[in-house]
Amino acid sequence: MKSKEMMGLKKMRFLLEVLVPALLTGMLASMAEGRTHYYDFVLKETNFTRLCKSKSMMTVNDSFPGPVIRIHRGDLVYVNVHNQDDFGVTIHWHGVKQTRNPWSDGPDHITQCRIQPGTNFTYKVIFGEDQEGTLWWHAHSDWTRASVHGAIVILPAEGTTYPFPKPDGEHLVVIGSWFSGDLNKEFEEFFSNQTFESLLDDNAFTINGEPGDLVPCGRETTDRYLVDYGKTYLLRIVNAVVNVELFFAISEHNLTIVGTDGTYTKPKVISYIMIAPGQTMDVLITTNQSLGHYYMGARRFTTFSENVSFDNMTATAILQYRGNYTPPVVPSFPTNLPTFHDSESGLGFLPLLRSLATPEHPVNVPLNITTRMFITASINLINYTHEGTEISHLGGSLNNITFMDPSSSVLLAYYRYWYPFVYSLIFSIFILFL
Ligand SMILES: *[C@@H]1O[C@H](CO)[C@@H](O)[C@H](O)[C@H]1NC(C)=O
Ligand SMILES: *[C@@H]1O[C@H](CO)[C@@H](O)[C@H](O)[C@H]1NC(C)=O
Ligand SMILES: *[C@@H]1O[C@H](CO)[C@@H](O)[C@H](O)[C@H]1NC(C)=O
Ligand SMILES: *[C@@H]1O[C@H](CO)[C@@H](O)[C@H](O)[C@H]1NC(C)=O
Ligand SMILES: *[C@@H]1O[C@H](CO)[C@@H](O)[C@H](O)[C@H]1NC(C)=O
Ligand SMILES: *[C@@H]1O[C@H](CO)[C@@H](O)[C@H](O)[C@H]1NC(C)=O
Ligand SMILES: *[C@@H]1O[C@H](CO)[C@@H](O)[C@H](O)[C@H]1NC(C)=O
Ligand SMILES: *[C@@H]1O[C@H](CO)[C@@H](O)[C@H](O)[C@H]1NC(C)=O
Ligand SMILES: *[C@@H]1O[C@H](CO)[C@@H](O)[C@H](O)[C@H]1NC(C)=O
Ligand SMILES: *[C@@H]1O[C@H](CO)[C@@H](O)[C@H](O)[C@H]1NC(C)=O
Ligand SMILES: *[C@@H]1O[C@H](CO)[C@@H](O)[C@H](O)[C@H]1NC(C)=O
Ligand SMILES: [Cu+2]
Repeated sequence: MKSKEMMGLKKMRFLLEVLVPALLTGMLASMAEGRTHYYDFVLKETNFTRLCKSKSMMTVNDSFPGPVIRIHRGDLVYVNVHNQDDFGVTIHWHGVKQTRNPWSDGPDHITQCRIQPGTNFTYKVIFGEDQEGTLWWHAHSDWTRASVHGAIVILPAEGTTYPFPKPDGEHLVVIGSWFSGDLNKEFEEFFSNQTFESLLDDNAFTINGEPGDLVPCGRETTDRYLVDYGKTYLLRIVNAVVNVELFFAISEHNLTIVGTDGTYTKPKVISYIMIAPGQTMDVLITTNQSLGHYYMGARRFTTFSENVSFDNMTATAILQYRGNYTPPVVPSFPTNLPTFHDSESGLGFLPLLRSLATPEHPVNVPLNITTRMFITASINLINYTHEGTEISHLGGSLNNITFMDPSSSVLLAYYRYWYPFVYSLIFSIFILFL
């Protein structure tokens, strides 16, 4: 009886999974004529020296930040990840819509198992039809994303252009965390100690892998972006730090925000940005100031009490004009960069952004709102009893519901068609039609 049911389900799933997508893909293929790109990522340990200290950490192809994926809108990407490290990981394609393709999106133990040391796994990365601008990728296992991440650049589709004058050049600004210790070990301690006092902190922030002039041993390798006078450049800024909101500004240059998270915005001129972890921002700058060297700076925005100590170092890079002039001894510092506790600048920033919403870049949101939901996200001590023992555990929750590890593998249940017996009835029906 049961096996008959399973056969029925299998046939149904064949129809739904193979035939319907094949028809849909055929239809989509006739709409968009993108190219297909193949990348190889090699995960391995590499030695780096920052803040005068050396350490070994996991990277892709020995680089921090890792390689850039650079495509046009409508293109398809395959990435074969070869794990030559001794730690299993997955890779997540942050912000990529991956429509009907969650099995290739990386959250480990949820949609896939870790890529074990010595093996490889090929990801198919499907961008949304409307995605254009900057996104990023990062490892999604424990805290490996601190050192395993890189930018994704989505240029306008072939034959189309930006919704602003084509920039004369562009530069990636990937802002990362630097931890002098082993982040995975330190987090383990943090979760076993369960005290906020033991919460570890970044030792510095980096711009394109370099903490810059203002930290010990930073000066020689500071990231520099060479520009010509009188031009317009596109900066693609990625906040790849582990858990911290950042302010970013450039001395004596305003920023015109034109996009965020792979979507265009209405142009907004401002002297600084506040960027959340995981977020990207595309900004234009006009290089019309006196020939010279100008610091770009990134520092933390925090709502912690003044009494809590935190990484208060400012990561710097240099915007350097080409031409004949005597270079300054010290580049000028961005006085427009807000300070750590400037809540007005920090909280006031995001509400300034608006979608571009033009016929070429529409925003199709439902306008008829029929249900309003109140959703509370929080992190609290969650208390429960397990086998007679009272346990108090730090955990996240949505409307007071927290994630508990299921007692059977949800992945196996999906792949072996056990889901009617593992998931709830409603969810099983939902999966059947997925
Ligand atoms: C990474 O390194 C491998 C092996 O050296 C190379 O084949 C591959 O092209 C590199 N990938 C990127 C994105 O640079
Ligand atoms: C990294 O540094 C450690 C300690 O200094 C050293 O033992 C190891 O051989 C280095 N690894 C590489 C790949 O250079
Ligand atoms: C990648 O893994 C497959 C098995 O999944 C194996 O057949 C193939 O040889 C591996 N390729 C490389 C380059 O290691
Ligand atoms: C956490 O507790 C361990 C002992 O269980 C101790 O060695 C370690 O120093 C503590 N870590 C922090 C960050 O407090
Ligand atoms: C930046 O924008 C402000 C407000 O629009 C303006 O007052 C200021 O002169 C601009 N600064 C530069 C360097 O262009
Ligand atoms: C520099 O360019 C900005 C943006 O186009 C403009 O607002 C500003 O007035 C210019 N400043 C100078 C000194 O030309
Ligand atoms: C911060 O520390 C000062 C001096 O120790 C103390 O007076 C103040 O109450 C503390 N503030 C908070 C919010 O804990
Ligand atoms: C940064 O933090 C250190 C250590 O907590 C402190 O001594 C220093 O005064 C702080 N600097 C600033 C600019 O807040
Ligand atoms: C909005 O949706 C509701 C429920 O579907 C419908 O009854 C109502 O007519 C809609 N209103 C408009 C203005 O479309
Ligand atoms: C959970 O336990 C902690 C420590 O025992 C306590 O402070 C907290 O109020 C409890 N939370 C709830 C929701 O009961
Ligand atoms: C949250 O859930 C706990 C445990 O189920 C319950 O005791 C508590 O009343 C709930 N709190 C709210 C605000 O619903
Ligand atoms: Cu992410």
